Amino acid sequence: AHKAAEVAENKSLVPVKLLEKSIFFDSEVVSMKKYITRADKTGIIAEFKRKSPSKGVINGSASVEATTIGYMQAGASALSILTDTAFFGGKNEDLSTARKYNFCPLLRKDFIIDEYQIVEAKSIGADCILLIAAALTPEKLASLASFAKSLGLEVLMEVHDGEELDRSLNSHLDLVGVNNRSLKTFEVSLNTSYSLVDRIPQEFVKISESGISAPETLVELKQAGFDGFLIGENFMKSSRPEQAALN
Ligand code: IGP
Repeated sequence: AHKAAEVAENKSLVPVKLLEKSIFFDSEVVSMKKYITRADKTGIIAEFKRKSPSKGVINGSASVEATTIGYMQAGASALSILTDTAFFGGKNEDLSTARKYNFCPLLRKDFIIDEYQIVEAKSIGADCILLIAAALTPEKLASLASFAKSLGLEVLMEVHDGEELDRSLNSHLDLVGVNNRSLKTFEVSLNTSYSLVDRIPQEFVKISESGISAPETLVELKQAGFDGFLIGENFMKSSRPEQAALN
């Protein structure tokens, strides 16, 4: 009956029940790939993030409802919701709340290393998952991506350098993101994006991630070939993140 349940069942996954109970289980995925490249959209993926390892608390009081609705009204193409608690102060419920109030594509922002988390992503209402090349072998990354696709989810792969990009590319990915923030030093350099953009094959939607604040930067990244722009802190550091997104 439920396709996603069958797939999960074949993998003998424990959380099948989780999916079956979920009201998002049968709901169709909203394509981030499509939304990002729509001509009437900005390409901005606006992120809801309370804190981060590099900045500490960014915003302890913003509400998921007001922020995400406001982001979309301000013209965002999609939303990114942190669900990691330890480092980013997020929770699964934040994503489900965003789902309740928004029709756009939702990215589950978390450190995904196994199939359980992918079933969980679908069950809480996500449309797209993040897979971080630095955290996974190319084989594991490809098999998680293929599993996500079998549940109907889209996949954004994140890389930090050319080596990660070359070793991790596979045919199950939809979007490739270049993270401008070094995982090791937390330093941000937009050059990471500029130097890698031409190495990402045509068929993938290209996203530049982190450290973007100036509108000019967005224009330059677009000219360089990026389709989408992941922006968190620059909005969240405002007491009204959704108003910051208007600027
Ligand atoms: C957003 P910024 O600098 O605009 O807040 O960055 C996003 O790119 C960043 O939160 C991020 C992230 C991640 C967080 C990129 N990759 C992986 C957690 C895990």
